[in-house]
Amino acid sequence: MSQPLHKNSATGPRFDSVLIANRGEIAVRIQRACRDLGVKTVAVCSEADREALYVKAADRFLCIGPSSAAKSYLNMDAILLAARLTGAGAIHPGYGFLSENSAFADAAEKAGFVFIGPDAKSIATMGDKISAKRAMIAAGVPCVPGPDTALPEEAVAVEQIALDIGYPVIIKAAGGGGGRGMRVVPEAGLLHDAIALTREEARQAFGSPALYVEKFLQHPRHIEIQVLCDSHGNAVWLGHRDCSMQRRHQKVVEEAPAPGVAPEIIAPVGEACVQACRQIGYRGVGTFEFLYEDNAFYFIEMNTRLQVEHPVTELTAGIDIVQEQIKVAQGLPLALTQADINCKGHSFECRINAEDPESFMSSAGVITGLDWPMGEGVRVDTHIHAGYKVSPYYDSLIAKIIVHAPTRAQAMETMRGALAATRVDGISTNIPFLRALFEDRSFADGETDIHYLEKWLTLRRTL
Ligand code: MV4
Repeated sequence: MSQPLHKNSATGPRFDSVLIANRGEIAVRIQRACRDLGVKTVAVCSEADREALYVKAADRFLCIGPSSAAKSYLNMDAILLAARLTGAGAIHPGYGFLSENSAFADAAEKAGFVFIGPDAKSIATMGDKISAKRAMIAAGVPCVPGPDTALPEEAVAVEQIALDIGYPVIIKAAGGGGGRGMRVVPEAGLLHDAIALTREEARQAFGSPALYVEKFLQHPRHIEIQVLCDSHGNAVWLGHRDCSMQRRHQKVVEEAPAPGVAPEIIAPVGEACVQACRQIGYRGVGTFEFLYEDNAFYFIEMNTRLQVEHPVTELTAGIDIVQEQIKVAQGLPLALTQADINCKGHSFECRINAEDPESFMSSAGVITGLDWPMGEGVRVDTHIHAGYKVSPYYDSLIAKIIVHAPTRAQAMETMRGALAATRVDGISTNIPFLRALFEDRSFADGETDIHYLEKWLTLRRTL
């Protein structure tokens, strides 16, 4: 007799309640998807988040620790205990915190919970940027020139590898990612010092000294491809997003689709991404990050979680990514094929941060007054409300304003109107800065790269 594909596959869904191991806007977002699917929710919170409305709105909630994230949202044992005590069948990690921790995914599954994400092995493969690159090359995904193996110890061998790639090169830590543990090397004379410094940082920060080297691309855009995969070997890609508008590796504005990318250039890349997913048995949602320069795509990293900027893809693809993510975790086959994916119009997302618009220092305090934009093509994802206390313990993201319109120019205009209608009193936010950015000519023309925003900020400061 063959094994059933999933436990309870004959009797129904694998779970009927989800513990949301996260906080803030994404906890609200996941709660909404669960409610729409008729799945019960369990909220966990730190002492700082006890009064949050979404905590009370959950079917059940438990306080799992003090304000410090290390003792609450990052406390695996506390979260697994909360899941057991509340009878949750599944755990949704959201983004950040434990979302890309393969040990947590493994522990959750071993404790009998469905982890809403890929299996621990996929997370571990993508967490090691060298094994990720090897998997991508094997699947035909275009990568940045450079070996898919760790840098050797021998000085002469390293020098030859860098010479073969051609300067400038970039040294990256295998355990890094998201901009951590990397160093640009403009010329051969600076290679060995850069390696020594990055290796020591990697040992300290990631517990592994493994490094790799790539060609350094000098003026790329950051374009990513969203995928959705079930546990039956079906995978689709949901178009692309441009996330070049960032400061210190923190994205500020995202849009879908990436402007000016020809369909015949992106389509084979999207196909290679879903091919890679099938090859590694990937399940759930995922994002392939690429650098895009001179009409070519170069894979850099894969994110194995739901991302902050998923809404721009939801609005263009017309698909509720969080609901789909939960359904594939239930063991359901995708109801969509690639032919069903038809992205329409243009979408922007602005991240609203509680921070000083000039210094970018985070700003905490009570929201004394609040107006959100409304109307067609405008969406606000947030957990804050008048009277809410923005705590200093966590990320400064307090809301996302997302717009959708038929064209990029119309979507920009909708965002200008949305930002003008937004008022957040009591704390400082980056709204004034976002308003100014949406008046920028080069941004409007879609002529920006990953360095644009930092240059723009420097220029603005000197004016
Ligand atoms: C690069 C690169 C140029 N060439 N790799 C930074 C974040 C991490 N995901 C990878 N990063 C980069 N890798 C090569 N071979 C430039 C960056 C980079 C960057 C990438 C995406 C978005 C913003 C960025 C800002 C600075 C550097």
